[in-house]
Amino acid sequence: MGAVFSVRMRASQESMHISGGERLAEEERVREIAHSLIERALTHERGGPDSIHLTIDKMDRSDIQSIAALPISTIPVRDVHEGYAAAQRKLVEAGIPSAIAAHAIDLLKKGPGPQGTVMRGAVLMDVQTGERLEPDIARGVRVSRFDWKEETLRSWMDEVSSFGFNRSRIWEAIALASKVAAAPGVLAEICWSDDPSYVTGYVSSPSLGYVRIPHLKEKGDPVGGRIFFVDRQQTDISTLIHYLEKQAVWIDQLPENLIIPSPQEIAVGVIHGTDERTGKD
Ligand code: PML
Repeated sequence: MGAVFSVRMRASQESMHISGGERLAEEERVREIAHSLIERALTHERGGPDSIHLTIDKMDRSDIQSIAALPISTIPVRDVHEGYAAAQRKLVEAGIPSAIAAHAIDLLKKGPGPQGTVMRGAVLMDVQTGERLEPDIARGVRVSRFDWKEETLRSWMDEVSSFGFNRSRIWEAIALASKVAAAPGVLAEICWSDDPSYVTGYVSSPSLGYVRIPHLKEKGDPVGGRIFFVDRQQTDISTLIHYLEKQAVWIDQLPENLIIPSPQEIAVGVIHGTDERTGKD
């Protein structure tokens, strides 16, 4: 068996975050994955980068943790107002106090970085006080060193393709959300993209799974990001940051019910969209 490598890309323009990517690659796939991440950096809708960092590190296979993917559901909202209300409701269901959930949604709407900018990493928010816990609030905490096991992703794709979920943006987001949901002391996550044309976001947690919300911003809005809600009684911040940034994780199991249809979803049919990263449906 060959080595496993972590392959990470981040692209920026005048120090502003443009795009990023995180993969774990068996040795024979490192070139192909590095190539696809560079391609992503050079063709991103947020603009051409003036700096691309590609980092490739050999991992110790025995240190890689195994986890299961979160199951997916969709709340079929019609606009951003319904989208924010659904996100708020789901966060409260995941145990986040209502005022803290509202504060987090407002922060993502404004742009969580200094002066309303977007961040390379995520916000860590204290679930009791709403205080930000990441050491550098311009950078945030970047979730790193995670990926699907190739054969697990293949089975997942087979099962979800008829729902239109077999798109890189979705499986990458599910991999990240699954690693975050398995983190010590993280109760839930909310995310929507900073890509101006991609308006679907999600709320996730171990109990909710990965809940897609098709409108969490208006088309053309370049602001987005991720917030992880942290219970400081369950973890210390340095242990959590170490897990998120440094602990390698494979998604090598599927949940029993991969797709959880909501009653509304059954009534209206599943919402399809275009993957803005590949331009394909
Ligand atoms: C991103 O790509 O920046 C986050 C997108 C999250 C939503 C993906 C989806 O489920 O459509």
